[in-house]
Amino acid sequence: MNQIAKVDYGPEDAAHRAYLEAGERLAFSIGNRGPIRFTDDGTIHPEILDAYWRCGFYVFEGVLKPDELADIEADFQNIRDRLPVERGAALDAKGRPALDHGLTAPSLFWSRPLGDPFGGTALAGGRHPVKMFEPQAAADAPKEVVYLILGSLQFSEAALRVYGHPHLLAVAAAVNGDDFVPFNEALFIKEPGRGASVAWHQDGLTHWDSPDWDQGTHGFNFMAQLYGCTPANGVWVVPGSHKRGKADIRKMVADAGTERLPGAVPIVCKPGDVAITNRQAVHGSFANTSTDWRVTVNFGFHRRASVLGVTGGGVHNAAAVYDAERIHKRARMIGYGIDARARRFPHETPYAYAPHAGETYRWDADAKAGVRDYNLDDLSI
Ligand SMILES: O=C(O)CCC(=O)C(=O)O
Repeated sequence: MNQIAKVDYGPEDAAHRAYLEAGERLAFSIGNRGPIRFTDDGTIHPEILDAYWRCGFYVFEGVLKPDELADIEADFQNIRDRLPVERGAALDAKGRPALDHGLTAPSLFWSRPLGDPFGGTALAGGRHPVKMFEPQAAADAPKEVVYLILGSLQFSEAALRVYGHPHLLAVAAAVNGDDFVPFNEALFIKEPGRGASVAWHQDGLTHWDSPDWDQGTHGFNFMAQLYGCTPANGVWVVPGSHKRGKADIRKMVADAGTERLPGAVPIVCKPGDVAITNRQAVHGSFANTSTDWRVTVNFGFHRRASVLGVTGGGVHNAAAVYDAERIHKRARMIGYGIDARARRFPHETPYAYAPHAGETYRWDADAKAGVRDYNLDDLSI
């Protein structure tokens, strides 16, 4: 890993540090963390679900073991190696076709080091209304860094195997029903001293005014941590905000007089912990002025009923009506993830995904060739 010159939060540094410390204390006091636990009949323990629905997020401790983390790290380093030398470049630093070469779907997102590319803009449906403070990066920092990679399962088999994790998929079924369906997958990369902010936002775009709207309508994201995450580089959540409908984030920040929203709590993880975060929760992350890397293997799931027959939000790909055929096609990634995982971790009992009953998915050469640009079919609501 590269050596990064030390940076800080500039004029905000003292206030920011105090906020991080207070947030960390809060994070360990609200009772929403621990290993994935099952009841005797094999269902996810109701205490976990209660805490998730109360807070809008939960930290599953120790889900990914060192061998799996080593696989993810190797893939991550390979991905970094294969990034284009700069935005739009065709080649990587070794002169090879870059990671995103020839792809149609959006894959690589760039930012100025410690910048906030979405906050206060109309991008992504204008859902990040307030720009975060952008600290000054070190003089030797590159012009831009990649902080987000979409369609990540086509770039990393290790991430695909996490996607097929039997206990995480059991959680997905407990939260969204046995017929849960994909949303999208991403890698969030927060380089020390360079990683961009993700301004406060709620993810959902489609159902806020629906008469059937409830606390789970827009699904959730799993956030698996390769190196862990801290208050300085991790995602922060306003607990309970997923239940209260569309938030007026501009007003929340104005009322607080600062982007350091009162009552927000950081997701704090060790390597191998996996958070689940409700997409309706107000959440965001600050520019990473710390010396710690954060790499999140991020993947989301929806209720089938939230997606079927719905016109997608048009944020992650072209707006379209999500019919049963599209959902089925997109859900092949679950079948591939389960099979890829079974090959690498044969001692585990693979997850049986109910919508695939009677079907067989093999993670073989044909499947690998067929997943290029698979995220053109993301189910983005
Ligand atoms: O990882 C981050 O910093 C932001 C994640 C996020 O906003 C999301 O998954 O919706």
